[in-house]
Amino acid sequence: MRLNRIWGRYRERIIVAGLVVLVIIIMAPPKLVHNMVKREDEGVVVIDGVRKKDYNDYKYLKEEVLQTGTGENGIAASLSPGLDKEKEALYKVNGFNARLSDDIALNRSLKDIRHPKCKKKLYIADLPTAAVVVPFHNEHWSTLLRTAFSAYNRSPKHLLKEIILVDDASTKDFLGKKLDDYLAEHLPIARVVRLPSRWGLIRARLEGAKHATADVLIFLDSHTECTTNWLPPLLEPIAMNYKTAVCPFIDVIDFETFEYRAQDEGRRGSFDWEFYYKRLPVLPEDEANMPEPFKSPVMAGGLFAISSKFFWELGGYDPGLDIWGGEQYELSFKVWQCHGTMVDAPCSRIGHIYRKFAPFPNPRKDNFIARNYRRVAEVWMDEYKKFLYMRQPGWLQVDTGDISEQLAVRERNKCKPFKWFMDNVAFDLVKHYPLIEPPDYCNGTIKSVADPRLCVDTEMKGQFDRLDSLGECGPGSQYQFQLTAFKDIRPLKSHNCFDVPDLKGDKAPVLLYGCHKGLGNQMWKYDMTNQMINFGHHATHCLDCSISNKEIFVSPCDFDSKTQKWIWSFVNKERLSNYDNLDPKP
Ligand SMILES: *[C@@H]1O[C@H](CO)[C@@H](O)[C@H](O)[C@H]1NC(C)=O
Ligand SMILES: *[C@@H]1O[C@H](CO)[C@@H](O)[C@H](O)[C@H]1NC(C)=O
Ligand SMILES: [Mn+2]
Repeated sequence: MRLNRIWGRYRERIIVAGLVVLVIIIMAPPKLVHNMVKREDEGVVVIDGVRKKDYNDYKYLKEEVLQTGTGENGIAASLSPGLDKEKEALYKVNGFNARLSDDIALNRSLKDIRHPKCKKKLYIADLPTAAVVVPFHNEHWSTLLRTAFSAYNRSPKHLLKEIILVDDASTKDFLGKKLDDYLAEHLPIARVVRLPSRWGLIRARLEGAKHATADVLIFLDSHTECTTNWLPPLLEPIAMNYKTAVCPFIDVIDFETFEYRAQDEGRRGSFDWEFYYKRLPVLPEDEANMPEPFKSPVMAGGLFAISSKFFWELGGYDPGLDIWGGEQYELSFKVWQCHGTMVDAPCSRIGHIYRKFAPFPNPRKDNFIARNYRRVAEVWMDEYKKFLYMRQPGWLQVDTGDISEQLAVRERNKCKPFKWFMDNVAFDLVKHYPLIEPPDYCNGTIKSVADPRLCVDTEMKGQFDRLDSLGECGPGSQYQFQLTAFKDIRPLKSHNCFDVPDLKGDKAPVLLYGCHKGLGNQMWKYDMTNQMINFGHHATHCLDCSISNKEIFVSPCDFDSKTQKWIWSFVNKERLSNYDNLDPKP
């Protein structure tokens, strides 16, 4: 036949040509095959030489959207007024609306608020296995179980090896045998490890980690909800480098309505020099790269993943840290200084109930938090610890206890100095939280010119509180304020600032709200010449008052109005005259 004849005549040439083509394909420079996607079986594809796959459980996603009921899809819910009594009783012991939680399905659906690119993202096909560790002390039944069910239901089953609930000496009856029996019947992947007495959050996590047999430890708080495909994004960076700790985005589950909503779309974790947890903006290159994981100096603390191998190389947590406090700094400093990396993974989102109030009494008689902070500072922070002690000299009176084990961890792992961490990881921290507080523009009392017997008065009210009163001037701390170098006004040494959320109307209320150093609606200036306190970037509005009912508010600036004129007891004239040239600038 014809083909046979062609083959007969050109056989050698065909074979040679075939070989040449084969050699070209094999020898092709990597660039040519760079984006070549090769299909394998079971939905695995090879991208850039790495086997990746789609971990979405489409069957579950389909079922879940059909669910109806209270709080489904993460929508805000409420209780009928008839349940007020039950509601109050459970609120008191939990600090959130636990009665409402009981009306919401343990496997309720949640809206998908991830970055759109997360939905179709592929992850490494061979991920390590995970153990979920959840310490709890007197957690409410349905919130504890929803934590476990949401983690299990939304995980690829072959990756989640175990769920370990660590009972830190709970006293609620149902957290005993009833919980064991329930889990054995409905969620056998979960088991409870019980501590003999109150060990605190940190040692409870350590104990849970000791019981875990999976490759990766994932610590969760006991009132959380894991959302769609939360697990692979936490595991992948660890699969690529085992010395990586990975944090999810932490969303908000409303303490009253159980609504599920975003906290924000990502910040880098940080701290100030009194060890308050703070956040720094993401870097422009991180923003451009979203939703890929980005580096973060400090974890928020409650929710993160770390390989068991790296965790134990670092000595776990310092077991000398009592109850809670400072542990997120300890582990974060250790990860970075001891040759690891910490990232936030935007495609993994987990909701957390931030309580309305803490319902538990202090479990210790001494200042365990100060001792924890000192242990962290003494072991890891080198010469930088003095910036903490400068602000909290009392901490120096607290005995650290034995820290030789921790110093040995640092030595054994040849960990880097704290200065390396500050220069390379938290390089923008001091811009936002200076080592030494720059001088105030003004401070002391703020006296009204309209009636010099009256001063701005606050009794250090908490967040959201309105700053609404003038009082008879006096020496008390409620009359002491500062116009700080960050251009905010706050009660002396407070972390709450004068905040005007809404300028509408001619008497806008002034609130005391957590200082955010973002300028915006917390920016103030003192006009020495006119004795006026200007609000905002454009200084169109001024601090004003009513002498008759002793109210304070903000209204459009009026140079002739006496009620808008104020006298600070101390004015740093030199700094103030340079105000517009000094950072931070709007
Ligand atoms: C949620 O739980 C209910 C009751 O156990 C069950 O009928 C339903 O199928 C579950 N939903 C999903 C999506 O698994
Ligand atoms: C007021 O500010 C000045 C610096 O401008 C500072 O030296 C002084 O200590 C401050 N006073 C108080 C009570 O903080
Ligand atoms: Mn919590």
